[in-house]
Amino acid sequence: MAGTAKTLFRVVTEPCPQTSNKVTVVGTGQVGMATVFSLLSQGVSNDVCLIDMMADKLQGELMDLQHGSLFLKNPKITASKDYRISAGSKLCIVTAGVRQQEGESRLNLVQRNTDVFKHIIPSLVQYSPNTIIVIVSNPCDILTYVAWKLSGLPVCKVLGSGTNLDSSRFRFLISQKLGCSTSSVHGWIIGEHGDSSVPVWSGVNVAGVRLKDISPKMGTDDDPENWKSIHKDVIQSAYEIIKLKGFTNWAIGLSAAALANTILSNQHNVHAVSVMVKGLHGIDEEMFLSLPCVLGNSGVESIINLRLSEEEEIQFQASAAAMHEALKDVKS
Ligand code: 6V0
Repeated sequence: MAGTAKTLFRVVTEPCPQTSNKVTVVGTGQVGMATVFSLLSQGVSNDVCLIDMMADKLQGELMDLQHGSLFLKNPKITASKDYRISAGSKLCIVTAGVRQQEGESRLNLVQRNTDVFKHIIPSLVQYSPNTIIVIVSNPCDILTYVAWKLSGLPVCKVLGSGTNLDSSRFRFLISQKLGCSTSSVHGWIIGEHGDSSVPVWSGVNVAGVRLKDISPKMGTDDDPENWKSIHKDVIQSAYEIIKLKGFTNWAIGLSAAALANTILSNQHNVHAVSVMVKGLHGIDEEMFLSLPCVLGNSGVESIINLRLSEEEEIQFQASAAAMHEALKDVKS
């Protein structure tokens, strides 16, 4: 303690160095920083640790955030290339790796980001053996599987942000067409966070009124209102935004922070996240795909047993087949 502080304070007890909601974010690019900003500005965590390979960028981001402390909730913010700084994290969010270029699919990133994970995941678990890991990097479902294998953690502790974002896009676009708020529209996108994702039209509802009961052709090719185009727009969203601004960040940052909030505050909210789906909906192989799950302090607490229509079941299995094909090429 500096001389002035010694005179100013009469110490009663030493301050506790640990917090109970430490979050480490690996990768301080566009997505990582949007996640960090959402975590801090919403007060989801007051102990946030940043890790990246670029020392100057880390230091710049650290200083910039620290200078906003007055407007936040006096958070502890740390940053380093060294994983020791992440010790004691309750949650680690991984956003590191390469992102899609214009027109590039998420699956194309697989081997490059798998190689990046071989260093990141074991290092996180070394310093936080009881952590929960949320994977945001793409291709999200494959990398969640890779992270689970590399981590040695129980399957409930490794999840992907998956279609939490796609479901938000889906609800927003439906809400615009209906003219009510996004939070009042309930609907889910499941399966791959990517081109083979599945819209669960059979469950879309407002105040418990199923839209399928009003428009039975909803989501089909011969629907006069063409609701199906909303799912196409969900899939196209990332490509469109990347074409316009080069990357996507705000919505995924908010989505990751929402997952963190549910997990750290043990809220048991249901989110569509990427989880092990072997044994569900006719899938025999180990793989991760999104389904609505109850999340809390233990990670993934339960997976909702969805009542899918025959068509949705077939589409989910097609998403699984695409995943199975992509996983064959991964050298982990
Ligand atoms: P970016 O802005 O290029 O940032 C990536 C960051 O990762 C950079 O700061 C790198 O220095 C860092 N990095 C790379 N390798 C390592 C390593 N070995 N250790 C530590 N840090 C490393 O990319 P951006 O932030 O835009 O995207 C990051 C990832 O998120 C990409 O894989 C995207 O495809 C993915 N996204 C996932 C989304 C989702 O919904 N799941 C949404 C948007 C992007």
